[in-house]
Amino acid sequence: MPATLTEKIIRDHLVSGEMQAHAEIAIRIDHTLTQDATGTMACLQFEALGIPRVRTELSVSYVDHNTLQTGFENADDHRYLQSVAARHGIFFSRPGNGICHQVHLERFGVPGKTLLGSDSHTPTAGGLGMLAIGAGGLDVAAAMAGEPFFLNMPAVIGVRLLGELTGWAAAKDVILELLRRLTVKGGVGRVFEYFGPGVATLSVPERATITNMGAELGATSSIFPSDGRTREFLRAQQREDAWRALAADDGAHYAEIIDVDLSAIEPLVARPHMPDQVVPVRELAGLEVDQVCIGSCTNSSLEDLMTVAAVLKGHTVHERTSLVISPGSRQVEEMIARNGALADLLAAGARVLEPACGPCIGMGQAPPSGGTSVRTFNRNFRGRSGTADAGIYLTSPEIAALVALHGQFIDPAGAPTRPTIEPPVTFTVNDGMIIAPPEDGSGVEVIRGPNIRPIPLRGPLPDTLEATVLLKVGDNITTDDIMPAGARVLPLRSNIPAISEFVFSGIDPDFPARARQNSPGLVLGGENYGQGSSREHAALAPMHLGVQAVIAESFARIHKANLVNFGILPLEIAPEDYERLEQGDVLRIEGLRKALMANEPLTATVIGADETIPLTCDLSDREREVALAGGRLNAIRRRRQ
Ligand code: MIC
Ligand code: SF4
Repeated sequence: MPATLTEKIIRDHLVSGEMQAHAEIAIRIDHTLTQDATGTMACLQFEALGIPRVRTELSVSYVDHNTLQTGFENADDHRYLQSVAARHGIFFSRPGNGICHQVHLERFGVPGKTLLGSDSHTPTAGGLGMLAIGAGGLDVAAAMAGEPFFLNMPAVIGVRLLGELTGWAAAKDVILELLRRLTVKGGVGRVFEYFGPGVATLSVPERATITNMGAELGATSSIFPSDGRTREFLRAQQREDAWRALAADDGAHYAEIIDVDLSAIEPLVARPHMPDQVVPVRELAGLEVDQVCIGSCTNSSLEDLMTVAAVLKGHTVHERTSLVISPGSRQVEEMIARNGALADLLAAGARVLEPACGPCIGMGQAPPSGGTSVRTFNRNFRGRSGTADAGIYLTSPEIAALVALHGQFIDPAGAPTRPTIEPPVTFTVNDGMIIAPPEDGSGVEVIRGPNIRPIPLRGPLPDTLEATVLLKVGDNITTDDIMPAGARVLPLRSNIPAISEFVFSGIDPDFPARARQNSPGLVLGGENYGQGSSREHAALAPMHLGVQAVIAESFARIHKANLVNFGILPLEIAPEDYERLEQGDVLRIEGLRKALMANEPLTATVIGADETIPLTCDLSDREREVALAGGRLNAIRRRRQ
């Protein structure tokens, strides 16, 4: 049977299950990546599994999120991560070496391999033909221990690229166009596989921009074939031996085919406060802008920054606008420093930051009150920038550079010709900031500072659950809503008791106190609950506050897995029943364990009102076992006893 590229890679890595859409399968993981904001938990969990050395082909621990170091916490975490990496056979990419996804693409990615990362933008490596998936830290820790990764077999959607980008249109606009058509829920349960004649017109970094932001569709992953362009990129990275040709078989069957004519795409922008609020840039002409930020794992490649430098060269950033640039990696930064593009950026007035996530995750550079910020990033959720009432617009680096020069959006049709940047024939390769683990790390001491606190665990699921609806929220609630990030909160990622004080703080600052007073509690949500990040803190911290279940119309993939992993039951409710429940209602579910074991529907009684609410728990057999045990660590330990 002819197969899609996604199916071929899954088939090569299949450990159990049938490759039928939506059925649970398990796959072997070749590479893992962790980053410091989720990696401290992942490493604590890996340590708790008691395995001396990682069992993957390659595991890399990156430090890129928590680099502000306003107190001892970040630096303590870095030291812990470095020592734990050396002890357990993990490569360590030091702070300042770059954003995990950009560095993995440059230095480690291999076409045809699987990559599991504790970050939702892990599919960036799909630009190289890897099957790269984001997951919670615990699932990544389990993969590091040699356990397979469980997922529902995705439906493979073919995106046929035709023609070629023209004028000021960029790779970013391809994914913005898909977000415009499909919305932030449009990719749930799907892999987007790109094919067709337009593929060869895109370089690997351009492809990576597209696969990166497939995360905003809610997709399981996105992938490009591995072709001559992939080979050129790997050769330029002095890694040509990692290359092999990979593509779907002729006649492969896609669950659906979406046609995108690259030549018809115009420059686009996502307006506040969701990545799918996409309109043409020209419609915003005249809108004044306070800040422009260029960088993030979506758009911080050498080509991106060279394009920006070429647009800015010889001009000065508009006096109304602050321009901030964070290169994606030290390789990019070193190369623009050597070839003069950095000087052009500085001369134009750019404020250049270290290669890290920086403003993308609210680590500095919050915009002014009520401000307008144009960013080349992937998420514009309300408050994520650090300024609650700022409006964030997402666009390509070339458009961001034009905006910085004009202090406002302009119609790009009136701008001079877009500069063309050829991908380099060779990249400057210097892996000095990547520390390989010793052959035998058993003698390495793991250093823990006071900010490294143990992971809280929950006991088995009770048979009767009586719990209060602590909060009712609407559709598309993000993990940034549930567990905010930013400069104040991110340093507490390895300290669950402390970080729990910020759960839902942007929506309802009284939530933690109310949760503690009314434990056990429930959260009630609408559709696509938990979209966005892979941060398992959005499950761990509510769990610490006594949340026992989340009832929602539907869930985002990674967050649902995280809830189960930490013993919070994800329960589904019909829209009409969602309407009937309010904050403060107390629900009682009896015979929970038996119903879950038998995979039967559940009924909740609303205490004090003569009402019952039907609920479903859509989990695989394995997930039900994990839920009954009160979480995956309990379940793995039980299995190993
Ligand atoms: C994000 O972009 O929200 C993050 C920060 O990279 C997260 C991971 C985290 O919360 O640490 C993600 O995308 O998974
Ligand atoms: Fe970092 Fe932003 Fe990318 Fe998340 S989306 S990994 S915070 S650059």
